[in-house]
Amino acid sequence: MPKLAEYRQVAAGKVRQIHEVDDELLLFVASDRISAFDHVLTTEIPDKGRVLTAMSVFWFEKFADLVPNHLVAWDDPRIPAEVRGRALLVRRLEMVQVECVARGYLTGSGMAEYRQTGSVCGIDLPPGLVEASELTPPIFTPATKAELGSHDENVSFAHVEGAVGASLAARLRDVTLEVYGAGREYARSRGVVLADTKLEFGLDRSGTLVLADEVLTPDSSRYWPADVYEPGHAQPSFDKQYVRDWLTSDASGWDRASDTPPPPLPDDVVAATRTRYVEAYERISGRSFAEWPSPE
Ligand code: Q0N
Repeated sequence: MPKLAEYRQVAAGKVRQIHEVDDELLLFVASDRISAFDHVLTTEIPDKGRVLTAMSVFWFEKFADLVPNHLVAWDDPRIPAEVRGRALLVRRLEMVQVECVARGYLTGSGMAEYRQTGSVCGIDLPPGLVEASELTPPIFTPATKAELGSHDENVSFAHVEGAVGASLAARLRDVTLEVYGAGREYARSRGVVLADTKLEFGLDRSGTLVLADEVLTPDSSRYWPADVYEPGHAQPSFDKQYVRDWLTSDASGWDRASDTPPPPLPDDVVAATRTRYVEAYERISGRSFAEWPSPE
């Protein structure tokens, strides 16, 4: 088995890295790091990388006949043993430089823009919507990647057309809404509200549009528990709520408004959060996380 260090790192995000395997293949590696309130925490959540990888694979397989994807293998001798279960072998693509966001509920930057303008990414919405209102039908709200450390910037559909051409723009919108719509209905049937998602696409050598990155994971999408869903206020996060509650409690001693980094998480918050990630995977996929590969 190769060592991860033998594969040159070609890209890194806050919690994921990409390494080069050969001319055609990359290794997409998810870490156990977690972010909250725009900080990457010093405490890791054991198994988070494996859970999100398993979830991505589940969705790639589910959507395989809707759109081709970059997944080549999730258990393969070219995957180093040290990252087994949290690394995917993927096809190298020409990435489309558009963050393809679909929203079925109004929250986050979508809500902020609606409050200021009554529209999101140039899409007029009806008046009277509140935090977490359902959007029927869901809307395509593309964004462009900002510098590391700042937030992606919402753009209009016309902006995407200008950047990639009208035909690819339309295909990005249509596929994004199809994937999100299918994911939302499926998740709902399993007691989870999939509020929104961010997809990334690439083009293969034949010019075929291919779904890349991670798909419908809690890091790329907002997951809310369906049993307490109620529009009009901020919804609890399915996965990160224990972390947010502790960080904003007196017990943490942390001031979110300060520019100090958050303190390490207590063991009980880590354990509860790990359980939530596993629960999200098992609820959505119907599969047992115990069966997912691990380094041992
Ligand atoms: C690629 N990114 C941005 C780390 C990952 N299949 C691919 N082929 C070529 N390039 C990429 C992929 C994929 N997926 C994607 N960088 C390279 C994704 N980053 C975001 C931050 O975390």
